[in-house]
Order: sequence, then C-alpha cells, then structure tokens
Amino acid sequence: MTNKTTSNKPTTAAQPLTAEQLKERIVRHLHATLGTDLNKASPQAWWRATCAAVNESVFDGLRTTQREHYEQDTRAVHYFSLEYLMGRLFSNNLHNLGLYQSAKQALAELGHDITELEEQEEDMALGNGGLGRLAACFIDSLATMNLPAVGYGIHYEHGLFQQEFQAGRQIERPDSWREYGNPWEICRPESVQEVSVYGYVETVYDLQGRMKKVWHPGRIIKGVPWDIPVVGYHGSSVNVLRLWESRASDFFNWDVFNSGGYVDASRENIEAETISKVLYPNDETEAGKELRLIQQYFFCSCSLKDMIRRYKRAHGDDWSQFPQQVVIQLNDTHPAVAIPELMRILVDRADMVWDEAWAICQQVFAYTNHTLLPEALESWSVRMFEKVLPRHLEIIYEINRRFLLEQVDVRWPGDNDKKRKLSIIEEGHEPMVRMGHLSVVGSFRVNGVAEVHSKLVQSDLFPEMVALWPDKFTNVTNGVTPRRWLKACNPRLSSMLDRLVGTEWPTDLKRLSKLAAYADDVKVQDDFMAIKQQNKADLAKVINELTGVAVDPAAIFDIQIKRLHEYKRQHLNLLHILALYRRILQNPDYDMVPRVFIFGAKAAPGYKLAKEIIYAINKVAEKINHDKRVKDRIKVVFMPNYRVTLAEKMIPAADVSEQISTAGKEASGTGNMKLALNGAITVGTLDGANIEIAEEVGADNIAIFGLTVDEVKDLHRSGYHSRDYYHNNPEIKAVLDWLETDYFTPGKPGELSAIKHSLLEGGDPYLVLADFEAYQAAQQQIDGWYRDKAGWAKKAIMNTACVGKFTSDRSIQDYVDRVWQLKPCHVD
Ligand code: HBZ
Repeated sequence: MTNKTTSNKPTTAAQPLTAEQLKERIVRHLHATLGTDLNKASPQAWWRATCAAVNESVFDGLRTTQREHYEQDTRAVHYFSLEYLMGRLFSNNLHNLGLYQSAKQALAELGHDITELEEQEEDMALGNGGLGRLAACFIDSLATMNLPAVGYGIHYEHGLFQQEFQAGRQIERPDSWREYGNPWEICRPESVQEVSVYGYVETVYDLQGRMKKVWHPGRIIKGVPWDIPVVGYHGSSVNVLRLWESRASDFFNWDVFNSGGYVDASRENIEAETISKVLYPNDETEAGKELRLIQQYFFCSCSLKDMIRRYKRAHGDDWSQFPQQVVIQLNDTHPAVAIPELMRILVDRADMVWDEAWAICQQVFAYTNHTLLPEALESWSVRMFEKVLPRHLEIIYEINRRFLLEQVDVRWPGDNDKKRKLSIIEEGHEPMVRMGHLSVVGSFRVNGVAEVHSKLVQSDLFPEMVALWPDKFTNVTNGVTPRRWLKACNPRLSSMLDRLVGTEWPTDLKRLSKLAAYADDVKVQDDFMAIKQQNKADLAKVINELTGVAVDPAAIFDIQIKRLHEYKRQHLNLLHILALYRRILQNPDYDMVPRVFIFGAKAAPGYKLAKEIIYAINKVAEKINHDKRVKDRIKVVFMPNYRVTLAEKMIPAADVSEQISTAGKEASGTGNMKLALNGAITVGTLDGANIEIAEEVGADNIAIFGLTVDEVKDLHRSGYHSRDYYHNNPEIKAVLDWLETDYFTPGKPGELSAIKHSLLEGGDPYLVLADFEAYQAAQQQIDGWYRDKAGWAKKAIMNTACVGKFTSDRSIQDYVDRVWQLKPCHVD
C-alpha cells in the first residue's frame, strides 16, 4: 500500500450520448416510468423522466465499478459521517457524466428549459454546514480520482429545516426532501442489518472456564440501506453513498395487537422509525440527547456490519487482511462509537483476544477534528451511555484502563493529574465519556482541517496525546470540488477559463495559475468583470423574487454566507453597516461606493442570540432599504432559507467575501475557498484557511484585518474589557445605543438590545469590539480598491488564478498520502 501517485487524469466519459439518444430515453421514461405522455406531463414529470434517462448511464457505471472493486479486492476508504450536505444532484450528475450540453439540447428540442427543470429538485440537505458539505465534496473527489470508497451515513426523512422569516424572525419548517420519492436513490433490501440497543450484560463462562460477556439487548432495530450513486467527473468510477434508514425489526407484537392494543404494538415501530426521522439542527453545540447517541450508534453498527459482510465474502473468517483492506475515516467524533463497536464485534462475536482486536482497531480508524469550540466537543454521560449501550461502556472502560496503565503511567509514572487529563472518562459529579479522547486513542491518525487549526489541535486540545504519539497528528487542509463550485455554478466564467487555460482545470485546478499571466490584460479584465456583472444581474433578480428588495448590479456585492454563530461574527458586519448608515445620516454627501450587504444563514432553533442577530439584521435592513436619504448607497438583504442551491446562485455574483471569525475559532472554512475561486476578494481575519488563502493570493489581493490567534490569547489572558471600547470609540457607542432605541423597531424600544447586552454585560467573548476598528479600516480599503476598476479586476482575476490549492482533489490526495495509503482503481 505504498502507491503515492494517485492519478486523477480525466478519462473521457465512456459513451457520450447524443441529444437524440437522450431524447429517446426521456420520452421512453415519460411513458414507461412516469405513466404520462408528452402533452400531459408536468415539469416535475419531465424532470423525473430526465433523471431516469440519466440513471441509465449512472447505473451502468455503478455496476461496472462495483464489479471491478470486487474482482480486484481493492483496499477502500469508508467515510463515516453523520452528515452529507449534497444539494441537488441533477446538474451535478449531468456535468460529471459529460451529458449537460446534450441534455440541454434534448430538453430544448422537447420544449423545455433545463434550468427550469433543475428547479424541480429539492435540496438533499442531510447536513448542517461546513462539515456536511465537506463530506459531499470529498465523495465527489473520491469518485473522480477513481479511489475505492464508500460513504456511510443516515437516511434522514427530514433534512435541515427550511427557514422562513415572519416579521423578520426566523421560523423553522420541516424539510421533506423525499416526500414524493427521490430518483437518485436505490433501496437495497438484500443488505438490511439489525442493530441492538438497551438491555443488560451478563457474565458467563464457557466450557474452558473462560469468561465471556453476553449482551442481552432490550431492543432490536432494522437498518435499511439506500444507495446514492456518486458519479465521478468524466471518470469511470461511480461510488456509493450508503445511507441507513431505521425501521422496527420484523417481529411485530401480534399478541398485543390481537388483544386490541394496536397503539401499544405500533409504538415500538414508531420509536424505531424515530431514529432516522430528523437531522439534529445544531452545529457547534452538543445536545447530549439519548436519541442522538442512538443515531450515531445505529449508523456505525449498520455500516461496520455491512463492511464486514463484504470483507467476509472475499476472506471468510480470516481477519488478518482486514487492516490492509479497510480504512475508516471518522468525520469528527460523531461516529466515534464505531471504535467500541468494532471491538465488541471482534471480541464478543469473533472470539478474538483483546490485544489482537485492539491492534486491528488501531490500524483501521482515523479521526478528523473540525472544531476547537468547547461547546462542540462531544461527551456523553456515563449514566446514559450505560443505559443505551451497556456493553460498549464496559469496552470503553477497558480501553481506558489499558491506556492509562500501559501508556500514560509508563510515560508519567504516578502522575494522577496527567491521568485525569487524559482519561477517556471525565470524573466529576456526573461522569462523562469524552468522545474526542476515545477517537484519538483508537485511531492511527488524527488531523485538523487547516494548518493553523491542526497546530491548535496539537497545542491546545491534545498536547499530552501528542507527547505520547507525535506521529499520529497531521494536517489536511480542506478543499472544495471545482466541478460544483465553479464549472456547474458559474458557466460563464467556466467557458472563459476553458478558453484561456484549457479544459483540464476541473480535475487539475492548479492550471488556473495560467490565468495570472492575463491579470493585466485589459480585454481579459473587461471580460472577467462583464461576467461578474451578468452573474450579479442574475442574483439581483433572485434577490428581488425572494425578498422584494431591488438592488443595483453596479454596486459592490458583499456576501456573508455561513451558519449563524457568534464566533462567525455576523454582528460585526452589522455594526459596520450601522456605522456607515450613521455616517450617511450625519453627512448626506458621505462618499462611498454603493454596496449591497447580502447575508445567508440559518440559526440553530434553540440558539437565542443567533436568532436575535438575524432579527436585528432584518430590522436594520428594512429601515435602511426604505430610507431615501441613503440614496441607495447601502442595501441590506437577508436571503431566506440559505442552502446549497442558493449558495450556487450567490457565490458567482460576489465581489466581496466576508470571512471575519475571531482568530482561532473557525477551524478552516470552505465558503472562503468557493468565493475566492469565483473571483471575490476576501475581507478576513487570520483564521482557519484564510491564512492559507492569503499565502496563495498574496497580500495585495486580500483584505486581512484584526487580531491574530496569539493576540487573541494574550488579550484574554491580560483581561479583555469590552466596555473600554464602548466608552473610547464614539462610533461603537453610538451604534450600540442606537440598537436599544426604537429607531429600527418603531414603538418597541429594546427589541434589538440582545446584541449590545452580549457585547457589554456578556463580556463580548468573540472580541467583536476589539476588532471593530480594524474591520472598518479593511472595509475602507475595499472601497478604495473598488474605485480603481482595472486594479479591482486584477485582484479578482488573481483570486481565481491562485486558489488551485483548495480543490478537494488535493485534500483527498493528502489523505491518501498521509492517512489512507490507497491506490486508484481504474474502471473500464
Ligand atoms: O467544519 C466546520 C467548521 O466550523 C469549519 O471551519 C470547517 O471548514 C468545516 C469543515 O471542516 N464544522 C462544522 O460544520 N460542524 C458542524 O456542522 C457540526 C455539526 C454537528 C455537531 C457539531 C458540529 O454536533
């Protein structure tokens, strides 16, 4: 397993279909699959018939890939993730199969506009944000690079909630992405698994007098797999995303049913089905809920059993090849319970001795950390763990006992303080299982998601673990798939790039660097900015449809899109807008380049302050957008229901990308990469991947501001007093006081006071006020840069040209080299 030269050279799609052939397929499916005809079919039916036509090619690829992987008995990566934020698959699959143009033509000849049909598809939103979208980009790259891989996760009935605004406040509505079925998925009843929970553990002795643990489960649940084919770009591989749906296990309680207790008998069904019912909508906080632990265990157990079944088909009961054939990547700690589950299967089921089983585990698991925020670090109360997974708790205790004895005590003899720090079990009033510790102990490799973040994982989160195992820790900087985030979402720019740097850039993004040679070319500058202008005009229409606000495409489009969180500091953006507005009111001739401030963000339903920030932005927007005195120098819009599909419309139209998290808090960010790739200029802190973006594009092409990670630490150490900034900066004082009046909420003073309260009484934990002046200066710099049209065009071009590093293909190659040791498997 030492191959280091994974090739992701594009191979041409096997048999490019002509528009004529596609037309035949579409019409055939309209009749035979949808049971309708040309005259009667609804747009929904046309979309479904086209999906079915595309699936003929997808399934061909799927069959060949699976056969090839089986015959070659390849080593494969198994990506375990509780979230996959896929978005729509229609245009993605068409682009990756090389069929987009033929399909467009076929549909046009049948009287349909492909972009209208695309709108028929609901987003597959089985994730919250960055972590889930990263998983989706990674499985795209894995297939494109012909790497044997399976994505495992949960088939949620309801994905991330849909967001509406009512009088400026966020309202959540359930998402029912597959209410009428989903054409991209295949149910595989032949691969159903069963999973146990609850119950108790009995100690028994076998005939040789050896002690054995027998778990008597309290409940058994069925896991039904749904496969979503993942089509590689112009490649031969079609991998699988396998998502598990929970059902009641087959035995229905007929006795209870027959005695009239239908409700009691069906209660178990309902409870079993609850497991895959809904995605938890919190990012960066842990709810500690029993159902969440059961979700995690359910999908890990199903997936492990599925992998083992496949392994046994080739290797029988010989486990010796397992670590050579299998690597499991844990997407954060959410699937960490897979570690004790594999131990249970090996020790209790396969009768393996502990040391042998543990050696296998430690060769199989690798763990990616995505956050340092304390509130996001998972821990489960021992009490609840014992109730739900009694045998797994025992196994975790044993893993911990051996770890403390054989590693910690050997390294730091008698040091109880070290033991307390490193123990997987956190002692205290309510003892807890620390899933991060378990993940590090059980994995052969641990990575952060950007250089600075990986350093902090080592220095701040697990320093003692690094002392024990320095080679375990590494970095893999995140990336995004250029197929979705440039080729498909920005066709105008893509065609221009095809002309200037050739057509290979979607699988070799470093080729964009050739564009740098044109950065001073007036014609290229004009073309580049004309495309941006057209994209902005398209977005202006969408904004108008969704919010009723008319915006001018000649203004700067300044975009902040990401989950709503204090550390991401949407409120810093808001305070800056308020300061500008105030300057305009004080000086009617205030000179600024007109700017449209565009937000997109969902707040976790239980995150009060985040929801107050949304409300405040909406109320301020309402006031400013209607104030004639502003003379359109500022517009503020909050796009409702931000999601992948909306991101695809916003990113190509951005002039400015807001990446303004408190340094040290944003592990990486990936929106920052997508926006820069599409020629937006970043206003950003030295945090996460912004640092690496700045290195790539150069200081002239990015507006960096604010405290660094070290300065943030120093300020906290020396005592941060946000009130000093309030009292010493009249502009800060004025805008915060303004929010307390009824200026933005007529007749209701105090409605927007939550922000001021958190920044003053709350102590401003994310240093918004400390960074305010520097942020204003960076925005001033942007204003100045934009006035120089040629200078701006050059910066925008340089951004696109210089961010080739941030393709998810490079991230995946880093995983292959530093973690997985995988070889590509080319499929005919
Ligand atoms: O993962 C994000 C990081 O905040 C971001 O900086 C990084 O780029 C991205 C990909 O590495 N983390 C998340 O998105 N985290 C979650 O969505 C999350 C979801 C459920 C949880 C905890 C966190 O229970």
